[in-house]
Amino acid sequence: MTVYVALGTPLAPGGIGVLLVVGPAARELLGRVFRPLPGRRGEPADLAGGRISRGCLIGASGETLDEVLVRALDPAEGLGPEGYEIDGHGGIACGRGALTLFESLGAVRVDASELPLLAAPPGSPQATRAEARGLLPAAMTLRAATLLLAQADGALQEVLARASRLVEAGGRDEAFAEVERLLATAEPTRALVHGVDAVLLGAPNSGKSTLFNRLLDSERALVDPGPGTTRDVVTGLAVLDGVPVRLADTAGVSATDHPVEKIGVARSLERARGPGWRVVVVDALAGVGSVPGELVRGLEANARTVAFVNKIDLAGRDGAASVARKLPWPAVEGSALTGEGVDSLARMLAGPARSVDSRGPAVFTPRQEVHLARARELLAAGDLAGAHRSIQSALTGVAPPG
Ligand SMILES: Nc1nc2c(ncn2[C@@H]2O[C@H](COP(=O)(O)OP(=O)(O)O)[C@@H](O)[C@H]2O)c(=O)[nH]1
Ligand SMILES: [Mg+2]
Repeated sequence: MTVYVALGTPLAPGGIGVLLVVGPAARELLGRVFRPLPGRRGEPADLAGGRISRGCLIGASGETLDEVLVRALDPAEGLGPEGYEIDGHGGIACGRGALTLFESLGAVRVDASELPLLAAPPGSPQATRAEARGLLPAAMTLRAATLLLAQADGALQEVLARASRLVEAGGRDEAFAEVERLLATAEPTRALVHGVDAVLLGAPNSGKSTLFNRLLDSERALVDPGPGTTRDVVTGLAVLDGVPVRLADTAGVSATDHPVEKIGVARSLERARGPGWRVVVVDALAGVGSVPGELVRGLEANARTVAFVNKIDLAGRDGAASVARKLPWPAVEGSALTGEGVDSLARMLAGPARSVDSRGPAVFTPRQEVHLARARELLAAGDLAGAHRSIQSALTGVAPPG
């Protein structure tokens, strides 16, 4: 009889805060703390049919915690048969007050993205649709949102159901091909939904901040002809070919005695060890010798490193190409100042996520991926019954027995 409570909006300064209270005893819990304004109907039991009630949330000592609007959720919204949306004034204090109130009544706090799956009846074939709806608020680009909406609409569910029927009918090869096709979508979809990281590294004055701004299409990072302008890691979200890319601009890596610059350099090197792409910006005029040795040594073996040979407008095509040839990483030549070559770099960073069909079926959670990878394995081994269970698990969200 668990009741779940989740914040539908961030716990941050804001104009409205949404709380979702969902589960078989949600009505009873709400009845204990919600007082409709005098003269208005609005006991939770009256709220059927999309009716909205205005009233207050009352704390344990009778104090008013917030003035709110309450609406009963429609089961078609995918959060189960019993639940409420409580719209308060937002902000940190009111939001936390309301949240704590429901927790004190025994409601279990969860992340809003988990709510659809928790509220869906266990074993329901709607699980992937619920998961997609849960992830939708976190979508960073329109293409990611389109993809999740397609899954909320049943794109993945349909193919999983078909694969499941194929296995039942003994069509092992067709089912295998179907599962393979689905699994191929997992990695690019992950990049599209959760974003890609890319850190810009290089010597001072190579043009990292200019490139950062160019990729972000803004003037966020300070650009200066003198070295050492960027001392802390500056981050921003770029949308490259519909793919969210979290960019980090770093302090130039150099041998410096300045205490603040030293910290900046240390942070840059620390970032270089993080996840995602490393983009080493090289000043083509200054040549290969200007690339900090720490970077060459630290990144040589890494497959996710690309060089941007910058300032081609000054060094010329031949000059830039000759620098590129001497680098240990794949390189894109161009100019952060004029924009030449920046599109090629952007395509590289966006990677296979650029070509995901955002209206087609896509595997978009680790859970789905694990079950499908298992199904592929079992199909390859000829275990049709096992494969069927795994596909069903991907479909319904219930772990296979054993
Ligand atoms: N001509 C030319 N100048 C550039 C280019 N990219 C950056 N710069 C200049 O190089 C200087 C250093 O750039 P900045 O982005 O601050 O370098 P950072 O220290 O690596 O962040 C600035 O004067 C920029 O305008 C480029 O492609 N061509
Ligand atoms: Mg800079």
